[in-house]
Amino acid sequence: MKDSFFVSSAIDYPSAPPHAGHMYEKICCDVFARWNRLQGKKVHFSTGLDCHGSKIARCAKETNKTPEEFVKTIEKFFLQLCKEYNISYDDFIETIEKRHKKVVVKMIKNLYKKGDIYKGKYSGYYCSDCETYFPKEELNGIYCPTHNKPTEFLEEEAYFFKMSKYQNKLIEHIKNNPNFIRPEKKKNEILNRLKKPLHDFCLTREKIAWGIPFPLDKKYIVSIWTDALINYLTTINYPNKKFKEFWPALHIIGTDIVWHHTVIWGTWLLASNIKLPEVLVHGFIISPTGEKMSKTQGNVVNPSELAKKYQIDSIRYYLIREIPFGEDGNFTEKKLIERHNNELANDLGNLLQRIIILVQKQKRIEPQKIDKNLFEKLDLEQIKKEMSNYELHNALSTIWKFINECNRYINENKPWEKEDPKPVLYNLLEAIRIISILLEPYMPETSKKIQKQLNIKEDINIKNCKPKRITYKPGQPEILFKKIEIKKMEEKKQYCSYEDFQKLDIRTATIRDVKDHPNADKLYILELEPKRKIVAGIKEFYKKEELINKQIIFISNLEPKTIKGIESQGMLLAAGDKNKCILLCPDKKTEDNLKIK
Ligand code: ME8
Repeated sequence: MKDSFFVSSAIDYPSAPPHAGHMYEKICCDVFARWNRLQGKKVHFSTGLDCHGSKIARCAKETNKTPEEFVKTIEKFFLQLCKEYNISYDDFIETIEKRHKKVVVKMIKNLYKKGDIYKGKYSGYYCSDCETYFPKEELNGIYCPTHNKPTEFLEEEAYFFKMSKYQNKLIEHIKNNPNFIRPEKKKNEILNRLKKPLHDFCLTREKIAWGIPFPLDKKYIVSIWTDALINYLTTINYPNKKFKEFWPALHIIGTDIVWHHTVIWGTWLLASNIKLPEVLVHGFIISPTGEKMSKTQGNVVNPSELAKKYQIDSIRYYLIREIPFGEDGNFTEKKLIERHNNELANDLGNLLQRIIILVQKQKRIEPQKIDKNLFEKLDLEQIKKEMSNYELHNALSTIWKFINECNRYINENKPWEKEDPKPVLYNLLEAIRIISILLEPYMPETSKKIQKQLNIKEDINIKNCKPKRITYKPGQPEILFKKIEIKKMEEKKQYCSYEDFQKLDIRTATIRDVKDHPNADKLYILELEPKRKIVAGIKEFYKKEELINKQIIFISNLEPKTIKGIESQGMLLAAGDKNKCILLCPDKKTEDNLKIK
């Protein structure tokens, strides 16, 4: 087995401060990095920023800054995120660094020499939010399938990488290497898309000044994805010693960039005769309203605000335990608090506190006979298996089973009633010491705090996860996780104040025309009188002719919102759920635009 491990997160766009998706990805990578260090491996963990591209150039212009200045203003938020969340990266790479430019230039020149780069003409669509070219058939109309925003039609001379030449080799690699793309469903999605012939990959942009100059022709810059993917080689010092020691990497990324990491990057590496990495795909954090959380959608949870409200380890624990790795997950503070209170404060925190308080009465506890029955309940092999299958949530729950066994052990053995409580307490101390090691990848601060109370400083290594002979002199008991009052929060959330409600301007109107939304199957565009346009999701429930001339009730002073490309200037009122929908209408015909009181 390789004794080195290279894990990378995606490098983030510094177009705005980080959101919960960035935080989640870094925490997952951090757990893997720490878990591998715990196995005694040498680890290289890279993360960083993807600094070039048209979007960053645009954001810089809008704020009257140079792109470098703009990137620096945002960089500090990403560095702060890593610090706050205890992300133990070994390298924070930024694509504006000189070391990166060198590798990009080298890679491009090599492929040019090999005859895999040629000049041609690009004509197609470009989304500057994902900095990606799209063939027409992959768009919804002209809308980007990921960002639901109109793409830009581009026609320019460009250099191309002969991606198509490597299509069959890539398909073969995917089929022969089940670990190349995981989970399985992502692998199948990519194999499906590869049934169509691959287009060659456009390597350059012409009219954008912000990027690495294309080494074969200075009129161009290197397109952002070529530049970005190569960061994984820069950080590992390709092609030198460190690269030889650590490559191939485990790339941990979100669902929206699997194609880039498997097809574009895969063919590029095949062409460059470099081993292919493993690509592990995590799910998306969904906002409480059920949408993907992203800067572009404007529905982000701010990790820095969260860090002020909750203990970092509670957030790390909640995200890893709550979301089965690889699946999308909902982020709700209520569930975070529930897990904090039940599992962290009760199961773990109380256990530790009970033990330490009892041990304090003893001054010191020498090694005692080990109770095999207790330690048999710790299934280390199962934890290892789950971690190597990337089931972080299951591994954590297996550790928790042992924590609950310890709770049962203390309740059944009642050391406080015993004349000599030392044997029971020693076994509990050993159990909690082992727990402090096993929890370190998930909750590094908690691991330290437990050890402080045990008055030990353990080497975080799997070898130490079996009972040993130690003389314990306990430290001061401290509350690990303070319970959070859940009731008050709920009460506050459930009610909308009178003042809030009074702000709503609710009115009547008449529907004069109904059109299909060009970019969505379930939406209509309603033209109202008095003149106003509303996008409404009622197409499944009402035919057009049922709606024309109907009077409705709607909120008229909502901020206009663009829904799949069409601005909606209000919201109509309806009752129901996914399967039913009834429009709320005035009980008599009224004059249009009556205010509802
Ligand atoms: O894609 N939940 O940068 P990015 C979970 N620069 N993960 C999420 C998420 C969410 N709601 N939203 C985004 C880029 N992510 C490129 C990467 S790598 C060579 C270049 C994930 O800032 C997303 O899937 O848009 C990606 O893995 C990472 O955050 C950075 O996204």
